[in-house]
Amino acid sequence: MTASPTSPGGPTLPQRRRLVTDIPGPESLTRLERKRTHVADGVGTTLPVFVAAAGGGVLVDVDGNSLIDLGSGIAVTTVGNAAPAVVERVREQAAAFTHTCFMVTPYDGYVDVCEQLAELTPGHHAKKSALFNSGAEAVENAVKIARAATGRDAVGVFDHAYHGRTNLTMAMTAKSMPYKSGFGPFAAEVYRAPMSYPLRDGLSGEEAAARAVDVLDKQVGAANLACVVIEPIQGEGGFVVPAPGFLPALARWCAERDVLLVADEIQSGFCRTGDWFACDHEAVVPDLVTTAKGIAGGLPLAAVTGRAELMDAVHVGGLGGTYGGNPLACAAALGAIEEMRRHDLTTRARAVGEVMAGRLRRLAEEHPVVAAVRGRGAMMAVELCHPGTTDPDPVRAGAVSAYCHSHGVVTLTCGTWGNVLRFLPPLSITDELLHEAFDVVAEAFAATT
Ligand code: PLZ
Repeated sequence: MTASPTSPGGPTLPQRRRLVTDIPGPESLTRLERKRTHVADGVGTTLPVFVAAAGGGVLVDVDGNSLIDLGSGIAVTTVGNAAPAVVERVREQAAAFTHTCFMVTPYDGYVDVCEQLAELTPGHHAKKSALFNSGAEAVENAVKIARAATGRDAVGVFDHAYHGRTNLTMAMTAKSMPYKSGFGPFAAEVYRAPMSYPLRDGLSGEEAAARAVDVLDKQVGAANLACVVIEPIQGEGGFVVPAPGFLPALARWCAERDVLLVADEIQSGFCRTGDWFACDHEAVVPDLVTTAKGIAGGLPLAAVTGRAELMDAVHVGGLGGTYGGNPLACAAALGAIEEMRRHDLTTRARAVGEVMAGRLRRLAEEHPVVAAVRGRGAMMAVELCHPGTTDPDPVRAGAVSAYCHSHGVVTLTCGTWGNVLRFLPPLSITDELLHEAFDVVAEAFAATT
C-alpha cells in the first residue's frame, strides 16, 4: 500500500523496516524527474526517496517503503519526527497567529525559549539570547557580538571545521568541495588553527591545545582576536572528538587573554551527546554558544546564547531579522525541550550510544578498514582507512552507505575526506530497530569487502 502524503507521522507509525519496491521506488523516481526539472542541480540529495511520513525511528516513502532513520535529518529530529509536544504546540500557535516579527511586536514564545536557553546552556552566569533561522546565521551573529563586545576583528577557527554556507561561515568552514569551491572571495580576518585529531596527530589534549594556541598567538596575536569558534565535537568534519583536556586548555588560554570562546553546538547540542551540550562533558563554559538543529524538532530556529554583558554590547537594533524566533519555530522549540525533559533524553542518548558503540567496536574487530570508532552518546562514527594506515578510504564508506540505503537504512557520511560513516538516530528509535539497523550496517561491511 502506498502511504499518502497525508498519512499521519510521529510515533504512531508502525516501527519496522519494510521494503516493497527497489530504493528509490517508481513513485520516488517520478518525483525525482520533477525535481530535476524544477529544483536547481546544486541542491543534492543523499538518498532520493520522497518522504510521505516519519516518526519514531522510521521514514515512510511515497512507495510505502519504511526505512530506519540513522540520520535525523542531520541531527535535527532528536526528539523524533512529528513528536507529539512539537506538533501540538505548533498546531496551537498556528491557529493563534503565525507571525508578527519580534522586532515589531513581541510575543511570549521567543522570551520563553531564551529563558530555557539560559537555564540549559553551560554555566550558571547571567545569560541572554538572540534567535535566528539557521545555524549559519547564528554563527554569523556570534561573530558580530564577539566583535562588538571586544572591539577586535580576528576570528580563530579549526581544521575540519564546519560552520555554514553564508559568506562569513564559508570562510570559517574548512572543506572546499562542495561547500566553498567557486564561491569566493571569502570574508577576511578568519584564521585556521590545527584541531586535536587523536587518530591523526597522536597528541594529548594539552599538546594539541599548545599547538593550536601557538598558531593563534604567533600568526594572529591574541590582542587581535575577537573570538575562537569551535565545535566541541566536530560534525561535518568527521565527528572528530578532541583529546581529553584540549577544550579546557583552549578555554583557559582564551579566558586569560579576553578572547571569547564560542562553542558551535549546532550539531552536538540538545541531548545528542548524552549531555544537554557537548561542552558539559568536560565542564567547559563558553562565553557564547550557538544552537540550532535539535533545538526545535525540525522547525527552523537557531540561537546565540551568552554572557549577558557580552550579548548586551551590541547597540539596540543591531541584531535581528524578519523571521528570527518566528512564533511557530519557538512553539516547536518549547515542545522539543518539553519532550527532552519528559523522556530524559540525555539518559536515552547515552543508552543509544552504548548500543551503537558496542556494535561499531565489533565491526572494528572484524574489519581492519575501520581505523577509529569515536563519538559520544547518540553521535557516533567510524572512520575508514586503508588497513594498517591512516589513508582515507572514502570509496568503501560510500559503498557501505549505498548498501545501507538500498536495504532500507538511512546513513550519512562526513569528514574532510568523505571517509567517515556517522550515526545520528532520533532518540525516539526503539532498541529493536536500532539493532536491526546495525545488522544491516554489518551486512554492508561484509558485502563490500
Ligand atoms: N555549525 C556545527 O553542523 C550544519 C550542514 C548540511 P545550518 N550542519 C549540516 C549542509 O550540507 O548544508 C551546521 C553545523 C555546525 C553550523 C551549521 C550550519 O547550520 O542550519 O545548516 O545553517
